[in-house]
Amino acid sequence: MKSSRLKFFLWGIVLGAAAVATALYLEDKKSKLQEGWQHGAFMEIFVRSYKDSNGDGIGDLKGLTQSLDHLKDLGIKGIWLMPITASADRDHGYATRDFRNIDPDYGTLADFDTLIQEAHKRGIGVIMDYVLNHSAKEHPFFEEALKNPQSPYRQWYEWRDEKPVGWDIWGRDPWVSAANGNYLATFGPHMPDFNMRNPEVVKYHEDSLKFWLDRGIDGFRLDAVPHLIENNAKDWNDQPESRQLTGHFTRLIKSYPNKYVVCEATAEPKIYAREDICGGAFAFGLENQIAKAAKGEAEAIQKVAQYYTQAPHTLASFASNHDQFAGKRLWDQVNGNEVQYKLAAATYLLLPGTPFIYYGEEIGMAGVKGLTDDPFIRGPYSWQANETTAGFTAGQPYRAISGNVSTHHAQAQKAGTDNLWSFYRDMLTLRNARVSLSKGSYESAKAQAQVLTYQRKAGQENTVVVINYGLQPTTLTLEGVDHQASLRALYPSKGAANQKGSTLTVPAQSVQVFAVEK
Ligand SMILES: [Ca+2]
Ligand SMILES: [Ca+2]
Repeated sequence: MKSSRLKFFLWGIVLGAAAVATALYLEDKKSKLQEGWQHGAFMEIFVRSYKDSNGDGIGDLKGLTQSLDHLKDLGIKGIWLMPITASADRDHGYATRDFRNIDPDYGTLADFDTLIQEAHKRGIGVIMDYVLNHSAKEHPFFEEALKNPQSPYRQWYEWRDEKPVGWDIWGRDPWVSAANGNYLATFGPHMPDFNMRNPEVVKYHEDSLKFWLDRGIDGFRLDAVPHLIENNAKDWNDQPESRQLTGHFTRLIKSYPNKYVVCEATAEPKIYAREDICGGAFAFGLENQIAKAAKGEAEAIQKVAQYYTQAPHTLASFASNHDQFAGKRLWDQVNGNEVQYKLAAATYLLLPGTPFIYYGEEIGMAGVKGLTDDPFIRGPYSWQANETTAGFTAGQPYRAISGNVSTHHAQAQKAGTDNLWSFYRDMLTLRNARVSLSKGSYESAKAQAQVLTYQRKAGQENTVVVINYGLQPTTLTLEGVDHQASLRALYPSKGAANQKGSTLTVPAQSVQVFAVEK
């Protein structure tokens, strides 16, 4: 072979190999989930409290992997894991000590890989909390910055020689005095803010996000994004720079196909739900109307009816979450009234927006005996009627268990009928079966006294939802439904008659769902 031909031949091999490698890389990046998976219902899971696999009393990734069928049975399409990265707090996990490793309490990276594979086999996507704004005080970068003002890591955090004055974030001074200066800590001295104007910090987060994306994570819940960048003592919340930077990270995540981002932005969720910022954001403000509506408060029913007429449908709805500022567990919000409980659940599971169920909500779990504040709502999952362990661990649970474990636990709920579990499952079955409910339009929304009615449409599919929060049955005329239309009862599947025409009799405290057929 002549040398030029040999060169040509060798180049052919190199280019061919490169093409194969690129194809394999893209194949690897390809989502294992169906397009649109992120419109199904999510479960928010605090791994520490979900299921312990090794008897140390602390929930872990293996325990969660063993519980995936349980989630699938309910109709769950996504899981949000509160932080599973190594943390210094050894509790909620938001004080990150290592952005690229699993907390030893929870297991290993291999356990994470198994969880992702097993979830995908069941058509369930997994997103995880990622904390951009701060690290733990015990993070090696901060420890370095703290002890050595000449360290390059000094520029990774917000240090000032002189203590800035006039700052007040939620009633406290966020500047913390240390031996060699003062550092900014929006969420308390144990969680110092990163200097997010430093390109090296941004690059570090980009690489950390890629680290998890390359391992197969399906997206992120981005924590506290309106706090990424502060300008001065007055202009510290939700600055334009924070929105821009959040959009930058979202674009990076979505450069991988079929990924999902949901942001925590308490003050302006509708803005953060925009495609150029997060795409998804929690519908803060709606959650505190849901239990009120369930109790029949007309003003709250009106607000619920209006909400999605003026809000992006990519918002994420919920009744409660892991933070007590968003309310107690739903059980405690309605004082154990299961009729109101179901009305609250139906309210947000059938509306537009992606529903996020807080673990335990689907079995009516109450708050933890004898605790207050956040620990009250973050108790071990009630698997069985065991007053010591709740079936959560073979050892001693790290935290006291739920106050109603003897009456409300997964084992009994799944064996029974006509209870909270079966209600949640029925709602999710409807949502999963009907594209109009998972991502259709929101039309003719109306609150008539204590009755909420609306339609969801997608293509030829038209679904009518009627929720009567009142103690009296009533008769009403459905807006936007032809007086000759046929209404086929979808829920309840038993005991509800198909209807002809737009005039409907609505039982007291009931949920009815119909398919509108011409
Ligand atoms: Ca464990
Ligand atoms: Ca910040």
